[in-house]
Amino acid sequence: MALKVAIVGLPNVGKSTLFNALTKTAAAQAANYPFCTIEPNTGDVAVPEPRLDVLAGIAGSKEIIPSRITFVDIAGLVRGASKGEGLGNQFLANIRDCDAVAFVARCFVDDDITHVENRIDPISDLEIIETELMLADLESLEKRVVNVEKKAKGGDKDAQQTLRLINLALTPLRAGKPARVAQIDKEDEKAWHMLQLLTSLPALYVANVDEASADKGNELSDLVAKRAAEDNANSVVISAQIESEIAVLDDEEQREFLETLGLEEPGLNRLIREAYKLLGLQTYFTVGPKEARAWTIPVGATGPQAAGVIHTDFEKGYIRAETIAYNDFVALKGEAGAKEAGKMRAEGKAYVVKDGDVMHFLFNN
Ligand SMILES: Nc1nc2c(ncn2[C@@H]2O[C@H](COP(=O)(O)OP(=O)(O)O)[C@@H](O)[C@H]2O)c(=O)[nH]1
Ligand SMILES: [Mg+2]
Repeated sequence: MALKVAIVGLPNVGKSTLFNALTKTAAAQAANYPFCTIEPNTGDVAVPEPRLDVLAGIAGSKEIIPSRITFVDIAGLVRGASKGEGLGNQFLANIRDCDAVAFVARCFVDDDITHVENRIDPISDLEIIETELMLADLESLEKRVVNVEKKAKGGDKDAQQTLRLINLALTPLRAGKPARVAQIDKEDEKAWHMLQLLTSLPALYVANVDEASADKGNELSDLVAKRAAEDNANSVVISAQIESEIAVLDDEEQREFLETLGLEEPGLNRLIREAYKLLGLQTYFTVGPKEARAWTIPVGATGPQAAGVIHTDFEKGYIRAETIAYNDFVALKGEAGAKEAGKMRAEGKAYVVKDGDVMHFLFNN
């Protein structure tokens, strides 16, 4: 699963600073994670997962392989983008290619750094960008609706479902709200996804604050958090400036710097985890002497579906999974101890995997 998060926002709000901090951290980790590829505006980042290190320590794993998320720095989004201003359609297409969107809003005041709209107003920054995405969605739906209506009238069941969902999306969009505020039933989720709307993508509002507000946020980031709740989005407070400074420090220096700022961990870790949560994802582990590895699955995935993330053959030939809960694995100091204590379970095809499960799959070729 190549999960991709688009970083969007007006010019000079701190997108590239944030992106560079993310990828610098990833670059620093490149020695540990050999498959890390970094392109100019696309960066592959490890999901911070302290549990993985604990498991690897217990099992004496030679290699640690975390889950990954890709971030894309989408530059140049301005007012009028949906009408082709700036790079217009090109970056709208880039966003459509992603699984979630991180909206960066400027919550720091710095007279030396111009704001395209000549004022510091994060809510209005968010609205300008979201409006462009909403206009693009409206246009694409209105183009399609006539054809879909025709098919639906002719009795096409799929078209009837699509039409119902198009109308569900049009209602908030016409009222100036993102499509993600619409209530979608479980059985409609797939078709809803296939509408490929920009404003139905899961969203994270990133309040980029000044250095002094990095720990608790400020009045502006409070507004962003409030707005996120209204728009069915999540929010996170970060100081991109500080993150870019932290990213180049070694572990020891990093700890000291974070302490002086009153932070427990880099804001980037929170950001990455929030993105992960936003996507409805969780983690299971495979652990052995060769490697300890984190795997990404949707919440609710069954044993075979989880196995399928490793290899499609594992899903097809799934027999059962020897499963140990993370806490048991740690408390009983590994697989042998867990097995002895009866904490290793054999789970069949209907098993719904829990976050943190340590799994070993048995399958037919
Ligand atoms: N004071 C301050 N400046 C920042 C912060 N984040 C970014 N900047 C500065 O704002 C300017 C624009 O940042 P950049 O990341 O290039 O914005 P982008 O256009 O959104 O990619 C740069 O000069 C950054 O150094 C911050 O948290 N505090
Ligand atoms: Mg930039």
